[in-house]
Amino acid sequence: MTGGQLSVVSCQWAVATWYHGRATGNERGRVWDDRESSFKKRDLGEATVETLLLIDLQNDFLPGGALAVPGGDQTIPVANRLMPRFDLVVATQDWHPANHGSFASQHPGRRVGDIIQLDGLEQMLWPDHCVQGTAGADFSPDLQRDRIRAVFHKGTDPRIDSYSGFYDNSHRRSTGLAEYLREQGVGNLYIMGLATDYCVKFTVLDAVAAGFRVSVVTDGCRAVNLKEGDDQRAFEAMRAAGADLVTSDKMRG
Ligand code: VGL
Ligand code: ZN
Repeated sequence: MTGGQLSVVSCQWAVATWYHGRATGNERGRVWDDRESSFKKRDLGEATVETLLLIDLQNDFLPGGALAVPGGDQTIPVANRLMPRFDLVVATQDWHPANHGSFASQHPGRRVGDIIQLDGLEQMLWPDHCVQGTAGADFSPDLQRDRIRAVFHKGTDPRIDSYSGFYDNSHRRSTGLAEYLREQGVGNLYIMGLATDYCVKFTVLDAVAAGFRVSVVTDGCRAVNLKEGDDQRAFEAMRAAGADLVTSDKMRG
């Protein structure tokens, strides 16, 4: 740390304000952390760990899987090519109990693609997929998984879905991913995986909101595309939120 200054100010409400490193006023490094109820002002220039975050590269999202994403298998070689270039590789897994409320099978009379109210939130109904411990929930056998340092599970609560790797869809419960990435000193965060229009999109939006410098590796993503153009609209939403869109061939190394 250069010119490091660390001060902790706390009061009876246990709210702490701390400055980490040089106080350059980097607004993108200013984040509100719900879990710790603290306001942190960090200089992301001090955080240098180049990190690749792989979203849901699981069998059920690949051709032949329960919720197959068209061309989903084409993301695996991109992940394998990129992983050795990064200091840290982290992955998410969609990890549902067998009775998950996002499954059409749990709602008699409803069909895949219907939209229902689930615990007060709009929920698209999906085929049963990524059930904890099943082959469908496992990473693709072609993925070089030994390069993955940490795996975060989402969608484990039967009453609520979780498209983002950071929070459930109502932003009530954190998966611990943001806290982990901060502890690791993550600088640039590159995100890719499945599916562009659901889990990649919501993970990227939360990552930007958490103050990370985010790039989306577009050729490492594939979309469900229930409506034509959902993929392009998703990329545009990520870009508008502050993420860079990059392709793997333009990345260094
Ligand atoms: C996903 C739908 C349902 C995803 C997960 O990984 O994008 N999509 N569950
Ligand atoms: Zn799911």
